[in-house]
Amino acid sequence: SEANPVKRAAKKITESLQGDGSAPADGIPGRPAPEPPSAAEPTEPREPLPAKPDQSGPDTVSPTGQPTGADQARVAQSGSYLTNAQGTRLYDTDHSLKAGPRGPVLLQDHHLREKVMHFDHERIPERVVHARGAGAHGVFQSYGTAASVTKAGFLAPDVETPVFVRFSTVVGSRGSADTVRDTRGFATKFYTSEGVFDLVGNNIPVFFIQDAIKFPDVVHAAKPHPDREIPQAQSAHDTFWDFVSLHTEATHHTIFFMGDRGIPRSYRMMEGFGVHTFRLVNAEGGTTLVKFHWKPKLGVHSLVWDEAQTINGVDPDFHRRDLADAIEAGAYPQWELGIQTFPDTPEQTFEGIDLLDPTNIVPEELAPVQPIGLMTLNRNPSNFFAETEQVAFHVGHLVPGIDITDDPLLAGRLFSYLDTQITRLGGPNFPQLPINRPQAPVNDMLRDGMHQTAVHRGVAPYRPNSLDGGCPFTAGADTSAFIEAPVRIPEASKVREAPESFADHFSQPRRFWLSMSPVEREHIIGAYTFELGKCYEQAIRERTLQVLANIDPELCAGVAEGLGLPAPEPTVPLADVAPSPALSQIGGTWPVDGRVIGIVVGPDGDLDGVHAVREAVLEAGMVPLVVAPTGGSLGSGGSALTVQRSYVTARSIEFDAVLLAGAPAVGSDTTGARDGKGAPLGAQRTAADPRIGLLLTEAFRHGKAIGAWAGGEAALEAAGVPTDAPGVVVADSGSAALEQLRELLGSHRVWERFTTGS
Ligand code: HDD
Repeated sequence: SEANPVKRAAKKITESLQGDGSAPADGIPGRPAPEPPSAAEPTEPREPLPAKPDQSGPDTVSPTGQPTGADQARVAQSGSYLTNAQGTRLYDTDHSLKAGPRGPVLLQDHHLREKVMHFDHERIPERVVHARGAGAHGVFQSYGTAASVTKAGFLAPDVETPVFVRFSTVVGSRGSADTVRDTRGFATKFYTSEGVFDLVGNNIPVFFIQDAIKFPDVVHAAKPHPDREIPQAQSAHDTFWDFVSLHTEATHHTIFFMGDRGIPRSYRMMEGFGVHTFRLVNAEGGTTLVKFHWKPKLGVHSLVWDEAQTINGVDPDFHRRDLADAIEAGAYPQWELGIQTFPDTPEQTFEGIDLLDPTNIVPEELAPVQPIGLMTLNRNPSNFFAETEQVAFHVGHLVPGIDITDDPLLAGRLFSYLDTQITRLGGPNFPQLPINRPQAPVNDMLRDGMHQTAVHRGVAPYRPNSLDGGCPFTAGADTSAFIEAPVRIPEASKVREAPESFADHFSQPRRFWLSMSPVEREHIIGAYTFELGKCYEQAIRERTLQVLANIDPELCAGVAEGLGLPAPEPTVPLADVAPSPALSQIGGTWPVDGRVIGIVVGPDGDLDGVHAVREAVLEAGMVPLVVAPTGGSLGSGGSALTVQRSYVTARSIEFDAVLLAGAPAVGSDTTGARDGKGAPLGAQRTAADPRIGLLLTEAFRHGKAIGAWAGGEAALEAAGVPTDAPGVVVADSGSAALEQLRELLGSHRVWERFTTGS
C-alpha cells in the first residue's frame, strides 16, 4: 500500500469514486443509486423556464402562499436536480472535498468555492436613508376625476394600474425595529402603460429642509453618533437636536413627528404625502399646481409611546408583520389618492403660502383634497430581496401629464435617487431588475454597463442613423413625457440664497400645535420631554426650548417643566393662524378591519362563549387571538379551541382590545424573582396570573377597550383595573361584550382615559 499519506488519501478517494466502474441508472458511478424519491417530490427534471423576453413587465412573484400546478416551477428550490450556477448537476452540497474524511479541504473544490463566493456577496449596501422597509403589490384604480387637469393615461377614467409600494422608517439600519419614533416613507411605483411613475413620499406632509444641499447635514445629525454608532434608529440624541434647534426651518417637520404621526399604529393607517408641489399638464397644455395625498380607508392612527417602546423589544417586526398578515388574511389595505389643486400663477403661492417651500402645508380647509383614485394592496412579495430590497424609486420617474416645479428640495432629489442606485444596485442597469421593469415597451439606446442583462440587437444605437432604418423614432409631444411647461423665469443673477418667503419657520408649526386635541398636545409635550431628556448638552435643551417658545408658550412651558428648566419668552411675535382640524387624528370613527382582539381564557373559562366570539370577530373582519395559560388547545373533540398565545408569549401590545372569557388561571410569579428571605415568589399563588395582570394594566394604560364576561371581571379587579372606567365593559355574554368593544374600537382608543381627556 501507498506510504505517502496524501497519495494514500487520494487513492482512497479515487477508489471510492470509481467503485466497480458500472454506472447506475442515476447518480455518480461507484455510488449507490439515490433512494427513489417520495411521491411528494418531483421525479422528473423539468424543462427550464422559458427565457424572459427582454424587459417585459415585472414577473417576480408567485401568488401569496404555496404556488401549485404550473406555478410550482417558479419555486426556485423545486427542480429535481441541484446544479451549480452553470447548470451542472451536483451530487453533494454538504461536504467539502477533502483528502480523506478527516483530511484537509482541497482547493480544487469548485463547488465549495462557488457556493461560498456567492454567499460572501449576498448583501448589497443598505439604503443610506429608509433602509428598513416593507413592501406590497397592488392595483390603482383611477376615478378619472383628474382627467381635466392631467393627460396622464393612468389617471383617465376606469384605468387600472399595477403598483408596488414600499413603506419605511428613515433613520434606522435595515435590521432596526419598526416602531421607533421617526418619519415613515411611503413610496409608490405605478407601472403605467406610458412608463413608470414613482410617487416617493412620506407620512408627514412637510420636510426638514428647504434645499436639498442640506440633506447630508440633516441625515448626519439624525444618524447614530459617528464615534460609537449609537443610538440606533432614534432622534433622541444630541446631534439631532443640535441641528434642528439651530436650523429652525426643521421646526415644522420636527413637531409633526414629535406628534403621534411619528409612531403609527400600522402602515395601513398612515396618510402619505408627495410633499412637494407638482405641476400637472392636461391635453390642451394647461397647467395646474398640485399636492398629492394618500388617505387611508382605515383612518390615521398611532401607537402610544410606552406601547411603541415595548413593541420594539417584543416584536421588532411589528409593522412589517401587520402589513403582511393583513394582506395574507385578505384584509387588503386601501388608500384614496387625492390632490389639492392651485392655479399655476407666476408667484406659485396660494393664500399667501409659498408652494415651492416644502416646509409648508396648505390646510385642507383652504384647498380640499379631491379624490382621484383608489389603491388596494393585495399581494405580498414572494422574495424580500428581489422586490422590497431591489426596488429603486426616483422622483424623476414621471409620465406625460405630470411635471415638476422649482422646489429646490425636489431639484436635488432629482439627482440623488438616480445616483444612489449606482452604489446600492451596482451600476446603471437597475431598471432591468424585474421589480423595476416598466410595463410599457422599452426602446432605449442605453447600452452595456455593469449587470447588463439585455441582449440588444442591431448596429445603430444612435440617432440619427440609417443602418437600423432610422429607428427608433421620437414620439409626438402629445404622448411624450418631459415636455417642459413654458414657465417664465424672471430675469435673475446666480445666487446662493433662499427667498424671503422661506424665512418664516414658526407660523406653520404653530398652526399644527393649535390644530391638535388636548390629548395629542400632551403626547407632543411628552415626546419633546423624552427626546430632550436623552440629550446630554444643556445648551441644546435650552436652545430647543427657545424654538418651542416661538411656537407656543403652553408647549414650551410643558416641556420646560418636564426638563426642570425655566421656559423662555418668545423672540418672535406669535403668528395669528387658524387651526386646521384635518391635522388632528382624533374625533372620528373608522372601520375596524384587521384589528386584533386578544381573547384571554382560563382553564374554567366559557369555551362555548369563546367559540361564538371568535366567529363574530372574524365576521367583523377582525383578527381573534386566543390566549390561554399554556399552548396547545382548550377543550376536546370537535369543540377544541387552538391556543394562539400562551401566557408566556402574549403581551398587550399585540392587541387593539382585550376580552376576558371567565376568570383567568390563578397564577404565580414567573419572573424568577425571590422574596426578602430568598424564597421564589413563584411559589406564592396570586389571585390572577401576574402576566395577565400586566397585560390588563398595560392595555388599560394604553387606552385600549377591555371587555369581560363569565367572571372575567375578577381578573380586572385583581389587576386594579376599575370595572366602571371608560372603555371597560362587563357584559352577560361574549357577543354582548364584543359588540361594545367594536363600537369603542371605531374611535381607535378610549381617549377619555388619558389624563387631559379630550
Ligand atoms: Fe429621500 C430614499 C422620501 C428628500 C435622497 N426618500 C427615500 C425613500 C423615501 C424618501 C420614501 C425610500 C424609497 C424606497 O423605499 O426605496 N425623501 C423623501 C421625501 C423627501 C426626501 C418625501 C422630501 C420631500 N431624499 C430627500 C432629499 C434627498 C433624498 C432632499 C437628497 C438630496 N432618499 C434619498 C436617497 C434615497 C432616498 C439617498 C435612499 C435610497 C434611495 O434613495 O433609493 O437617494
